[in-house]
Amino acid sequence: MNEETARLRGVVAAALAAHDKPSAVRAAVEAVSQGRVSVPGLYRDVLAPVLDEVGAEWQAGSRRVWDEHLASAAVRTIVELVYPAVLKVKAAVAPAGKSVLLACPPQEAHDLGLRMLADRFEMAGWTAYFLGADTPPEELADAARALGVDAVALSSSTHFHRVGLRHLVDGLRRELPGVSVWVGGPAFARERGGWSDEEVLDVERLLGETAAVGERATDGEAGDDGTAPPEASG
Ligand code: B12
Repeated sequence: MNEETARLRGVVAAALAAHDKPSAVRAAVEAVSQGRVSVPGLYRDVLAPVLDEVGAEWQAGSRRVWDEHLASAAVRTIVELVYPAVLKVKAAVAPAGKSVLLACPPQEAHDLGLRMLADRFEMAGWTAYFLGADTPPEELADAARALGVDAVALSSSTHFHRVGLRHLVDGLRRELPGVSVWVGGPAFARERGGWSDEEVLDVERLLGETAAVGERATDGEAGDDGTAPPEASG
């Protein structure tokens, strides 16, 4: 994370703590539109850690539920407002010729992370169709068929949704032969018991070099930690 990104993180966190949505949104959107911070950098190093902190404070009892809702609503506004920057990167990379449908399974409300992931697919040249939270299984299968997607990516944050998700994934596999069905999100962060490596998507490996190019195209931030872009998975 470079200095500018670290500074932005402090500004956004302070604005959200003060319930000052306009300041948080202005700071984040201007940083991206002026090329000071890339969209992946904004998501990974600013918005995700700020939301993490909000969640930890809620869990510790120092933040109320409405306060968490307020913060995540402001973050959603930021994500939607930087979409033109996502499209700019997409226009500069070679089309991947692939499409992905992104959705949360039934009863799963956490769709912000998946929304950010949809942008990462776009920036890697994919066509991304984002359905959002709490999607009925039959609608998912219907959408996948109607849109002719190559893959379905499902996100789960809450551990208690993993059993339902197992049934959902097995059902989609039966109904959608030839379509990859992937899962991911915080529910899989600590352990993957019962899930194969092909199911729990490693998005860095999948998007590989293309994603890193998208990051550089925005502001030259990629590689500022001295690392090479991740290898493409082929
Ligand atoms: C914002 C938030 C909410 C918002 C959601 C807003 C929205 N529309 O998304 C609201 C207020 C609705 C909410 C509700 C609840 N929440 Co909540 N929430 C959070 C919070 C603070 C941030 C989540 C977030 O957006 N993170 C930022 C994003 C960018 O990160 P991410 O989701 O991890 O996604 C990234 C990666 O995981 C990955 N990824 C995500 N999906 C996928 C999918 C694939 C295929 C791949 C490859 C990658 C991938 O890509 C993303 C970008 O890098 C977390 C705290 C935390 N530590 O995460 C709690 C948290 C997730 N919530 C929690 C809980 C308990 C709840 C509630 C049950 C609370 C309640 N009692 O009402 C409800 C559940 C509602 C439901 N039925 O689902 C717990 C979950 C505990 C658990 N593991 O089971 C957490 C961890 C808080 C905590 N510390 O306990 N929440």
